Amino acid sequence: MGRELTIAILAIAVIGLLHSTAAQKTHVVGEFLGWLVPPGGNYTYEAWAATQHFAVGDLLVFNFTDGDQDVARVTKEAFNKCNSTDPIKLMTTSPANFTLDTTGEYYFIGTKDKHCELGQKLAINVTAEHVSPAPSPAPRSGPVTYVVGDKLGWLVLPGGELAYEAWAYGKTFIVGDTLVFNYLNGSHDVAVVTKANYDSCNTSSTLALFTNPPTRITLNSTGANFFICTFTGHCAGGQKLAINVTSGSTAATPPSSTATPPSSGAPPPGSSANPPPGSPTSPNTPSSPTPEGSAAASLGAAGLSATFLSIALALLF
Ligand SMILES: [Cu+2]
Repeated sequence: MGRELTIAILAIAVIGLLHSTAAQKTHVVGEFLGWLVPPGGNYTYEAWAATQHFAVGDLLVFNFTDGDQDVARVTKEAFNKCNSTDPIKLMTTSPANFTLDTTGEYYFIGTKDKHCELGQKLAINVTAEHVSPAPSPAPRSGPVTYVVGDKLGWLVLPGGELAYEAWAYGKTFIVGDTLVFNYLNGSHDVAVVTKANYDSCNTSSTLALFTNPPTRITLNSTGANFFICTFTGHCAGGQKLAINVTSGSTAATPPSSTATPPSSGAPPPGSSANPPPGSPTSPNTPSSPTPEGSAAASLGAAGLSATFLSIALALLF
């Protein structure tokens, strides 16, 4: 899958996700992409649907080009076979609004040419009522070790910056947890940097630099933590990770309420148990979320599902 397509699909999924956190009743299928033969095949609408919660009374809106596209509600069997000969309901005019009036599974396909076979198909499950989309972090019995990027490791991923954002989504980072960066020796490194240097991919000044894989970094302080690769072009290519670390006692609180803006003298996590002289020690007082807060903090607040994460990563690779 091409990089642009991957990014587009992930962006769609992210946007859908953000929208899903509001208690809304209208679902625009595919968001800005609309209803068409999606560039990413079947996964596109699957990923979108994973970001939504469908409840009885909600409205599905299919936006498409009249004549070029249509949408049919079909049975599960017809959905699986892309059989459009006897649809339950066929809608040929955009926007096609479809009210979800009962619980259960709904199946939609495009009936034109090979549109369904090429991925213009949507399956959803409608439940009785809306539930909180807030993620429920898995109960933990102690510190957690996270392998950054999971089996993909630490490198320049095709999804760009979104790749590691997607990886961090929904994860809870608590003081004492460990990050493991796996990478090819001599091909990458791990630098702990300030938010400013993270944002600008400035590699000239690091708080700590690790060059021997695997790099294990224990998170010693609360607040935003920023990691980049200092190899030329790698950070700009998306090899960068921002996470928000909380103290264990506030794990159940949304990240936005405990996010602390990074100070320029923030102690490098893991490099030392003691912060540099003169720098504030791990501000732990709740502060209001700042617009320039890390992506990890602001997006984490949206509440991400494990389903989304797995799909997003599957799409990326
Ligand atoms: Cu690198």
